[in-house]
Amino acid sequence: MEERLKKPGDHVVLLVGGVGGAKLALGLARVLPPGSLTIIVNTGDDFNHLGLHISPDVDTVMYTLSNLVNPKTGWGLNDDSLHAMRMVRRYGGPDWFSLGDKDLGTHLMRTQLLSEGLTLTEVTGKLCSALGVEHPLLPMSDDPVRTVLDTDQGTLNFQEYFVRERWQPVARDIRFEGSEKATPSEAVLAALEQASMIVIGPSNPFLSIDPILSVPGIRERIESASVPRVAISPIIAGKAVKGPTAKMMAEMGIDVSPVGVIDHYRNLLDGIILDEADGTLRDKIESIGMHTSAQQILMETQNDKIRLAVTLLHWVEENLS
Ligand code: FO1
Repeated sequence: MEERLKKPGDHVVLLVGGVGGAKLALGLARVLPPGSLTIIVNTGDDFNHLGLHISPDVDTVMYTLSNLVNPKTGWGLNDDSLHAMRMVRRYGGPDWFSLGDKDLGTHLMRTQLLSEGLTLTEVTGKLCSALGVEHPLLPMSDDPVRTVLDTDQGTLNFQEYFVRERWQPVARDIRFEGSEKATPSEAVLAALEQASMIVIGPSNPFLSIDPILSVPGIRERIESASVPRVAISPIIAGKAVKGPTAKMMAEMGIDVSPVGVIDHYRNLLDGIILDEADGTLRDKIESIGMHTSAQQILMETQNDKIRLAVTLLHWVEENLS
């Protein structure tokens, strides 16, 4: 495996959202050399807040790969403080979305560089290289695509639903505004073209992966790819590790299990790694022609992340290549 992955053509492309996907990204980044891993990140969560361009999932992956992430939340910077937000609150401003003092530096730089005419991909490259992130981290598009939810409490932008309302409203419809006009960046297209394996991370299928797939050309390229395409289940024993995935699946009448996840990713997958706790589903999933592996997929420690990454690479090499 190690040798094979050092061949120039070998190239893992990982699609992720925020916290859960970032953990797998870290595991893969620790075992794959630069040049062998590209991470495509959801930007449907991006928004303008207090005049700043915030790219939460890009930052979560960037901070995770640079070992700067706050380990308690999985997002934001470690050892950050909230002095600026306290002033915002004092002025009666919107403090429901918490921007740490150090984290503000990232948003200031991103906003400034974008205003100078750099693309989000170029800005992300600059920030990542300053933080020592060696593997390319690509926003899904340089064009604005914004996740909007119609809920039982009205229409909400993603962060209003997710953070302000703590994902309690019932989602009736999810849209990715701007996606029809968006294009994938050249870098995203090149990564998919050169991929030797495409991995969908254990991220929320509806809120993190679907926005990526909504960018014209990305879904089509994955559907027609002739390389192994695999996912890590975001559901373990009927529950999401974090966030609203299980709640949303139940609300949509989807089976809250890896079977429901596979069904959602129809035509996009050749295999799935599910948790040992869902091992009894393997026969059912394999009967529809899908490869499976049952593993401990909960990633709590650094070792868990590396172990899952190595297991994934070996499993694909041995069973799907
Ligand atoms: N998540 C929260 O639950 N509350 C916050 O106040 C919050 C602030 C925040 C600031 C910067 C950033 O990069 C991420 C932040 N997140 C916060 C996480 C973020 O909203 C979500 O994790 C993602 O958008 C979903 O993947």
